[in-house]
Amino acid sequence: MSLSRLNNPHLDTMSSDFLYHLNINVACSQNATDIEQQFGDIRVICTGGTQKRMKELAIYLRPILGIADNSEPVDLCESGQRYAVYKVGPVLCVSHGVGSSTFSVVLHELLKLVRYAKCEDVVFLRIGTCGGVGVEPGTVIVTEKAYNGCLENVHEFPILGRRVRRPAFFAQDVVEGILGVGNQPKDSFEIIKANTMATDCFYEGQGRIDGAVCEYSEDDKMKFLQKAHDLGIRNIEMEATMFSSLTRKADVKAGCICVALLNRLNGDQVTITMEQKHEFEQRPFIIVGRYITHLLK
Ligand code: R2B
Ligand code: URA
Repeated sequence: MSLSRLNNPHLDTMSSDFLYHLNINVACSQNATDIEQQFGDIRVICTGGTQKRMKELAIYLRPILGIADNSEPVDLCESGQRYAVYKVGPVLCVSHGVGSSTFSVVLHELLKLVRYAKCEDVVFLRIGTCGGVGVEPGTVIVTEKAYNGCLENVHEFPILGRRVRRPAFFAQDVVEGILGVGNQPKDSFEIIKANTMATDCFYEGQGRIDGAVCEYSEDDKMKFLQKAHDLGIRNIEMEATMFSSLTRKADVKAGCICVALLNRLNGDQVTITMEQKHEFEQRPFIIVGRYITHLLK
């Protein structure tokens, strides 16, 4: 069993810490006992783009976790007005918005929360949607290495005026653990492990030609997507580089499980119906449910 230590010596000198976007005030000096009581049992933190999906995940996980409760899940951080947080036994389901910038804000605060609450062996998961690269819509992809929009296997962003590059990959035991329990012959969909490209822009950054601005040709786009495919990239989303690198720096295990809404080799528009999208979005739920059951055994 190991506690989440993180990687910031300044935290040890703070007498209180206001997790501003979650609207949680931690009194570090009093040994954070109230935070420990409320969140100390957390073992898995599931994150995903929207509040609605995270609420649905919380409801989905109840019977799996043996929790008999038909009430409406309560958003514990509603007062923060930014991110929704639902607690189901030892699992938190948290919305993160679109892209690394919104996700990194809540991820820093969640990482600190698990440290203050003295949670043991916490695993962070992202349950998301993505564009597939050469895979059927509906395929579930578990990320191994994450590439940025320049097709480099790093997360790069400015700190103190310098561009910092951090390794971006997920722990092999988490990837194999998810695949090991997630992959079942009875399923009507495929689950694969592959590399993921994470971009800062849904349109130009992902090589779409249907954004408000586009200064390249369809041919340029296809060459870029082919280059990505050659690197073993089978899906494109907007968070995996930041998510893998920040959790790695904080020394916390993480995994990223996304369902492809389309195959980008066939087009740019997401044309599936909302009903189909909803059915596709249940697929990572099934995989995550199995993985959580395995983790908590
Ligand atoms: C996938 O879907 C969102 C964009 O539509 C983004 O959060 C992502 O990574
Ligand atoms: N999310 C993305 O980031 N890209 C897609 O193509 C679909 C979902």
